[in-house]
Amino acid sequence: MAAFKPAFAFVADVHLRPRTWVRYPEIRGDAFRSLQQVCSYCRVSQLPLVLGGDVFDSRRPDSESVRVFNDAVATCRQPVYFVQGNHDNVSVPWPAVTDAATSIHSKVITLGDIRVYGLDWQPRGSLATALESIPEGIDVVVAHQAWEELQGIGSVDGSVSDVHADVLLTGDYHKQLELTAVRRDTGTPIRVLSPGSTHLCRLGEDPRKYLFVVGRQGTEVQWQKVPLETREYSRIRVESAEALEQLKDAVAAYPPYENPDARPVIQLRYEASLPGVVDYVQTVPLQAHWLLDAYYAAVEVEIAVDPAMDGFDSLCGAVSQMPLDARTQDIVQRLLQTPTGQLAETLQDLYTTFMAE
Ligand SMILES: [Mn+2]
Repeated sequence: MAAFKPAFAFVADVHLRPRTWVRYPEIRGDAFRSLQQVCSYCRVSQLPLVLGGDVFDSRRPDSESVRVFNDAVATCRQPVYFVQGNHDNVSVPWPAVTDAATSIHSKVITLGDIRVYGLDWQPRGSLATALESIPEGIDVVVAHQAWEELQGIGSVDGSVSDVHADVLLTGDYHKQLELTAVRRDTGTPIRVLSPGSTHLCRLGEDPRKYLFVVGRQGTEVQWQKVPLETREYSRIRVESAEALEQLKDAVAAYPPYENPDARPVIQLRYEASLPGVVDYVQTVPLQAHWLLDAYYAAVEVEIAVDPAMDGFDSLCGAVSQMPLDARTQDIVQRLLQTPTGQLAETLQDLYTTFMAE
């Protein structure tokens, strides 16, 4: 087999901000540490870095994040390129504000012998036109969109099949994923790499994070996965009062984590009606960061339909006539349209969205 020739490092969704969790302000620096690792890797391996959007968490990032970005990129001593994501998309991009990094939006660059074309995040209505303007002969497109082939359901921006290249490297989907689709223009395969985010950004994300080295193997563009060291993470499920007591015993026997920067995250998934969990976590002796993650084991929904209402032919139709605010209406409709066996998943989804907002 031909040897793998690295051309550049790639990550996406760095989401630079001092604190990831609004509810847990004591968890600090996770986004920074991941970017710093990526930049040291690039320095040691002498590889340019390509960032696939959402470098900053916000269109108006805080000064500390901008400072950390500039310092980290300077340690690379390698060129750094980027596209913007939906979170950090502005007309004068932040990563380039001090010339620390170079935008590759609508540009072709050659790294190794790989021709790379960049595309900033596009609103759904503009994506098709932007994809049509990808020049001929591009090996790799770097973008940041919600793609139909990756997400399957929910609101998506477009289809991977419309990308005119052999490989698509995409941010946005915080999950690490690789798949192959078929190009609509040529009928040939297009391979997609979603590197995932570089640190745990949401409950439910896979805590294992990576950077990717993209290069050439023979004639093919290939990549290799390099694990990032992220905050230690574990998930504990507490379903009963007995399980809570066992957890307390286990924790009492464990030495405390002193260094706040190194404290692990423990996601405590518990039945929402179980008493004492929140109180316990507030007084727990173990100096870990506890993320509370309630779930609902059983749900009963009662909806009263006024027989005087007319003009509906289904329960959803009836509910749509009820004077509910838009948000409640949306939640009730989603629950009504969920098959009985999948209610727990929909609830978890609603909860995750609620927490993220
Ligand atoms: Mn993102």
